[in-house]
Amino acid sequence: MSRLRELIGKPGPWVMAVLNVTPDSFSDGGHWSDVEGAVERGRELAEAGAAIIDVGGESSRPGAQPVSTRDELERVLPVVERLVADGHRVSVDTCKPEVAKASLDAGAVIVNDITGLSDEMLEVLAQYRAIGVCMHMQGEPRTMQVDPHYEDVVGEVRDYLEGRLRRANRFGVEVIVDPGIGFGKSLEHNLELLRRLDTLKALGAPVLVGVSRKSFLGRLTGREIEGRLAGTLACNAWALAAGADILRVHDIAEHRDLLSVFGALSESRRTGPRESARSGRGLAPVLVIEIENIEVQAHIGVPQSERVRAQPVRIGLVAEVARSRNVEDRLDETVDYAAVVELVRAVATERPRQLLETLAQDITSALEQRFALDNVEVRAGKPAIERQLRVGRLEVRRSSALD
Ligand code: HH2
Repeated sequence: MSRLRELIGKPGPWVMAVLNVTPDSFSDGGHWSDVEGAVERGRELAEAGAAIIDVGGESSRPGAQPVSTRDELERVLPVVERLVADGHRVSVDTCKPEVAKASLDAGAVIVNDITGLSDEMLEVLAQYRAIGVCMHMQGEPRTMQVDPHYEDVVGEVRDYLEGRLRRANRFGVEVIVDPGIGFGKSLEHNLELLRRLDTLKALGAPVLVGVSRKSFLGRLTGREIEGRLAGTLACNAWALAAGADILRVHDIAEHRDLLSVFGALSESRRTGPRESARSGRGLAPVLVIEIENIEVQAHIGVPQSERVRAQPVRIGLVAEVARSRNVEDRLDETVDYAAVVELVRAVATERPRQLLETLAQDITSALEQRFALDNVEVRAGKPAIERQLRVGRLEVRRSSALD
């Protein structure tokens, strides 16, 4: 099970509520700029059905002016603290590692970074085992809407997010990707990204979409900010159908209804074949990948000496790749096996560990996060132990099949 799913405690898709503690945000700016008001609003948003409350202290609307670290901390920290104390799941919308760190210290679990998660931010996230939202933006908020330009907007956004995902993997950080609707994008760029959201979904990470009340909806409908709810819902219904996992929105109750109806309609498509195949009732064939004996040199063992000196470790895995009657003869119907092996090796060697159990668990999470795999089972063994105990095979298995 991914850490995100574990944190939220129920299957997606989920609603993330926007809570801007700013004087100048494009939609709710100035509404909740005192702590009491913001906390009260946060409670309402959670009550209305938001799985995550995204607290922000710096507007990113086109033309917005930057805010100092001190001011941003003063705005968000008391609100994060109070909402966490109430038991709500909080994400902090910031691109400053200092603000992220203080918020994570206060109990936030996600950092939503519109600047794409710098290495410094990834270090903070790794330290707290927190999840990062990595968003694409062309340019910076002050000037991003001045003539944005792409040769191939979908390809460029995908390549950027894929690069950041790889980087985050090296830090062992779980990432949610976001095309950054309205961030250095024209109306046509936004529409093209939404039309081809499946391309981002194929990266294997959860996908977040933030379209709520944005100006491109105003361009399409001729409506001012307060009149853009219907446009937002239409857009988010489309995004859900394309596989979006998180909708970042201002209007929670309406989106909770959207999710209920969407969930009922898509039940058999999302879970039907998989569940029924498992229970033996369904007919959808399952495609399984099995890789044995991936050999790595890893720093692993309870004695310190084993964590200092690398030794051979043997890793194997089995996972469900697809559930469909007919798989087209295309790579995007399955996974790139070389990339799977590369990821296993990268995770196995990224840091010293005491236990094979932890290694198997880390590899399982990384595989589930990076690729569209289900029922992942990872096995890890150390030939040195087998020799020492004079046994044929000793392996630790981590399975997500019963998650
Ligand atoms: N959009 C906004 C802010 N943060 N984060 C992610 N991940 N994705 C988005 O699309 C996104 C975001 C802009 O909306 P809002 O927070 O309502 O306004 P402002 O930036 O003016 O505070």
